[in-house]
Amino acid sequence: MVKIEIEGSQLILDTGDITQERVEAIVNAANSSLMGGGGVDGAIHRAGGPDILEECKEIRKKKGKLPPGQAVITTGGKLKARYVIHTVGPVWHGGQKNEGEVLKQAYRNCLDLARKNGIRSIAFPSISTGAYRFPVDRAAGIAIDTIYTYLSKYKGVFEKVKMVLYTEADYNIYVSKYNKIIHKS
Ligand code: AR6
Repeated sequence: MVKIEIEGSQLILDTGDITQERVEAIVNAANSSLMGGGGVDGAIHRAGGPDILEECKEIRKKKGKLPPGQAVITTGGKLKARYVIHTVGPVWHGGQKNEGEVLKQAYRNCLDLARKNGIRSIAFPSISTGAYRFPVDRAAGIAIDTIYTYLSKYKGVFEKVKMVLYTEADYNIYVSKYNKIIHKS
């Protein structure tokens, strides 16, 4: 695990299963339908139970599909986390379709939604780097840079922001990006 303090908030990188995190909100890498899916989305709905999907259905009725880069919030159901923030990352199409900017928006909009709901601890999975095929190395740089910039701007708003990586390989990639961005090493 690595941990650093940024203007009164902790930024943590760790391996693990995000459904087991004891934070106020976990982020779901969903799809625009908000009706569930595979990967981390499937794991969150399985562990959290049917209340999450019921709320997603209500959101769909009111707002329609969720565009990539946007975020919405529901209860955490049976999860340890009180809330789930659902976002939709970009599908990787080779990098010519604004994928990087959309990924950055996804992280930023999740942080905005958390902040506006008074949430002080949040955990992210590696958005878009599974089924959506965004290269992990690039995604790691965007995730860390966006979170770092956010915590520097909104000083002390969050107690902690955690990236929960599912594999050791992904964790190592995130740590090496983190060292480059934060320690400039
Ligand atoms: N905890 C933490 N990370 C996880 C977990 C877990 N329990 N399970 C998987 N991951 P993906 P995407 C990692 O495919 O690329 C879904 O079907 C996984 O190893 O879940 O944004 C949605 O419904 C990878 O590093 O999300 C969408 O249709 C990361 O989570 C689509 O996939 C993201 O992989 C979204 O694709």
